[in-house]
Amino acid sequence: MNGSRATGKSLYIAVLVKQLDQLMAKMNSTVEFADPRTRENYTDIYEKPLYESRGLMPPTPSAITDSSYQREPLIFSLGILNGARRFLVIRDVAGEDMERPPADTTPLQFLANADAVFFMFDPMAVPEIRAKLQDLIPTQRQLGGDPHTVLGNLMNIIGAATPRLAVILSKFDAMHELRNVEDVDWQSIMSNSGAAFLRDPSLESAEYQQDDGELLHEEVRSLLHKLNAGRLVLSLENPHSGKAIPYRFFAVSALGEAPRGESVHPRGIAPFRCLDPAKWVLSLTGAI
Ligand SMILES: Nc1nc2c(ncn2[C@@H]2O[C@H](COP(=O)(O)OP(=O)(O)OP(=O)(O)O)[C@@H](O)[C@H]2O)c(=O)[nH]1
Ligand SMILES: [Mg+2]
Repeated sequence: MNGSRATGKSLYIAVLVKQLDQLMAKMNSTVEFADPRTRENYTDIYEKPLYESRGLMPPTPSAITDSSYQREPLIFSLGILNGARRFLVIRDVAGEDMERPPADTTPLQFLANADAVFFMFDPMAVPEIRAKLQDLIPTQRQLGGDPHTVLGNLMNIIGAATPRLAVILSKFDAMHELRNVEDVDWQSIMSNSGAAFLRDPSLESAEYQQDDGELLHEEVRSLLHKLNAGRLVLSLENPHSGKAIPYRFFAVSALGEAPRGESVHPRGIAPFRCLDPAKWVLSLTGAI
């Protein structure tokens, strides 16, 4: 995982694991904890706050503090898929560490070896969007720093490595709300019933749908430009390091609806397109 503070990384992990279980059921398999530590960490830190207490999670502590739980990877066994035993290893990071990387980046070096890095972009961190939504959804308490800086820090950490990069527009439920604001542009964009970003086919089939993925990629690229994140898009298209990184744009909402204070919406959790980035990597690594 990667991204600024409060972009929705940890909540996404909590929800992704549940969604993966549904995906695996389609493939006649299940998701199991591969070791006791994963069971303990996933249950205590991710699952219970969200699915039992129906609340949110505290910010992930910096990897250089004693309380950091993300130094140990979450390892899930997916069973035998396409003839081989498969494991999915997920590593959370603290947005704090990506905004201001520690002098010794050893705890973050795993990023260079990842099959894919999921880079979260929070639309609620864009002042224009926050202003437009202020009367429609409760304001979010914490806001992260500049995503462009974090992307630069990520590139420094991975050095010469070229892991795939999923650039994910998170909290997409907030983007969906833009169809109700008094702004002709946003209203028409977000009510375009043909748009891939308004439907979620991620659990319709076990395969990654390439056509749907490409369409969504182009749509999210345009949305990022409209969200004043054009520089972020350009720095991926034309990397200053000179090495091209394979990237794809995604849109997800872990919660499906903005939280109310410190609790999830009373209607519950309704994930949107959370599986897409995972299906993309799993298909490229031959697991699905
Ligand atoms: N509307 C909406 N808000 C969300 C969603 N996911 C997360 N949030 C909000 O974003 C806040 C931060 O989410 P986290 O998952 O803890 O963020 P993080 O990226 O892990 O943050 P750090 O651990 O500090 O790096 C939550 O407390 C929610 O208020 C979502 O799907 N929809
Ligand atoms: Mg976190």
